[in-house]
Order: sequence, then C-alpha cells, then structure tokens
Amino acid sequence: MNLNTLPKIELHTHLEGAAPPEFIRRLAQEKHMDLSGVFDDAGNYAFDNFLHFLKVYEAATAVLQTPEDYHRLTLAVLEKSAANGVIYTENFVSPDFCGGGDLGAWKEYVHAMQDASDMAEKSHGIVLKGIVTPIRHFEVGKAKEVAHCAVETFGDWVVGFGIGGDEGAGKFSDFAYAYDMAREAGMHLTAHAGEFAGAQSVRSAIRDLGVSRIGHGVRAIEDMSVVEELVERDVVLEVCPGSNIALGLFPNWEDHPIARLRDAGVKVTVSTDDPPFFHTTMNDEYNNLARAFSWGEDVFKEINITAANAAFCDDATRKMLLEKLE
Ligand code: ES4
Ligand code: ZN
Repeated sequence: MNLNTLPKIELHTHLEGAAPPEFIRRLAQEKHMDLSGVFDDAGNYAFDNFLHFLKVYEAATAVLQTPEDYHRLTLAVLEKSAANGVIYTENFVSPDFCGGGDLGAWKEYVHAMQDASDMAEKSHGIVLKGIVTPIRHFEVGKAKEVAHCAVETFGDWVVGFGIGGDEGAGKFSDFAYAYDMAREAGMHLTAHAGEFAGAQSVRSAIRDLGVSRIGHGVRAIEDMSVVEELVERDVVLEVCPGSNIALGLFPNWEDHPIARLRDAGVKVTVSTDDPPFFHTTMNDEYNNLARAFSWGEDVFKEINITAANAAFCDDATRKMLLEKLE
C-alpha cells in the first residue's frame, strides 16, 4: 500500500505555519532581518510549548511584509502540499498578518494569494481556498475588523471564517458578533476548539458560534456527551494528529483519540496544521496513522470523501474532487 500517491484533501493548515524554514530564512536574508530565537542549530523552528510556538510563529511571520511575499509563500507551500498528493487544501489566512487589519491592504494580499493559487492549480493540479482567521489572543475588537475583511472578500477564493490562536484567551461568546457577520454573509464556519481547552470548548463552539466544522476538537473524547453532540449535529473534525503529538497533547500515535472518535461515529478528517513546525507532512500523517491503527486505503478513502463533502468550496469543485477520489 503506497499512501504517498493517494490523492488527499486537507482542510486545516495555516498558510504562514506551512512556510518552509528555508523560505523564511531566505526572505529574512533579503530584508536583512534578524531571526535569532526562531530556529534551532539544525535550522528547524524551535519552541518549547504552545504559547512559545505562537510567539515563534509571529516572529517568523514578521518577515512576510508584502502581497508579493505572500505570493511567493503561497507557491512554496502549495508545491510541498502537491508533492504529498494533496489535490485540495484550505489554508487559514489572517488580515491581521496581511496588512494589519486594513481592508484595502487585505484585498491586495487576497489578490496575490489567489493569483499564486491559480498558478499552482495550473502547474500542480492543486486547488487552494482561504479561511479568514481572527487571532484569538489579539484584542477582541480586532475580530470584527477581521470579519469585515472576510465578508468584503468572500467569494470564489475566500470561503470560510475560523478563529485560531490561544484557546485560553477570552470566550467564544466574545466572538459571536464577528461570527454572525460572517454567517449572515453566507460564509462557512469553523473554529479551533478542544485542542488546549477541554470538551466544553467544543460544545461552546457548536452552540455559541454555530460552526459546521471544528479545528482539532479531539478533546471532545473527554466527555462522551460532547462526542454524541458532534455525531448528532454532523460536525466534522479537522484532526491534526502530528501537531497534537508534537505539542504533547497525547504521548504517541497509538494514544491519539482519532480512531476512538471515528469508531464513535464522529466524522474525522486529517490535516497537518503547521507542518514544518511540527515536523510533519500529509504523507507522514497517513503513514503514522496506518501504522498505529492498521488503517488501510479504504479508511483513508472514506476520510477523504468526508473531507470533500465538508470542504467549504463550491459544488462544481466538490464534484471534481469526489470524481478524483473514486
Ligand atoms: C494557530 Cl493563530 C495560529 N496559527 C498557527 N497555528 C495555530 N494553531 C492554533 N492557532
Ligand atoms: Zn490550527
């Protein structure tokens, strides 16, 4: 069984978090920017825990300053994804990082990312869509600005809205207004929950924000009534096992709850989150899951069909993806 050539659908990656370290170093060199503290001696991103990860992430992201930088980033990221068999991917993109929340600037960044994704579709046959992400540990007021940027660019490429960042900062109800703006515009909704916060955060994302998908959500396993709620409401989890293991949520692949959630009837999908930060790729995820749970190609096919059906894309794209998975 060669999982590396299997066509894959990925629903949860942060665009900046997928930046190859050599790409960030090169940009820093070109701009004469100091990135001490970002890399270890081997040249990999270095951090001790989740909050430190967010700091290192922001330090690395600081070298990305123009739409042209994001154009290059998008091409570099999609090339790596395509090399892992990914045929469709949704990336979290942030108006806070792209133009500081200014709508005019954000539109230029979206144009650049969309142009790069058109180029990658032609050269590598991979489709990218954007999910606008408010960063939870930035000021709460910022989320409304971000929602405004999201709504004004919602269309063929910007398709979803999904909060990320430190799950310890604020409550979901603080962001309900921003989510209402996105929902009323017709955007698809997801939220990071049940990663560093417990099962109740998953319930709150479903009830207070009305999301159809959850980023991670794996700690739902701590409360079977939340697992049942996921099943009843048909909520899809964007599970990133390698990320969870790298950040110490679970000690190893065998103890990761993805298989137990799936066995309980929860719709699970597989993604990399921030692949170079967590020393993973889609091929690594698939090969590790196959080894840990004796999953065969049939399970991965089912997971990819789930992902295609849960993708925030238009129906023509979904139909094309489902045909490619057959
Ligand atoms: C995240 Cl804001 C952000 N960026 C990258 N990875 C993340 N995980 C959770 N929040
Ligand atoms: Zn994430």
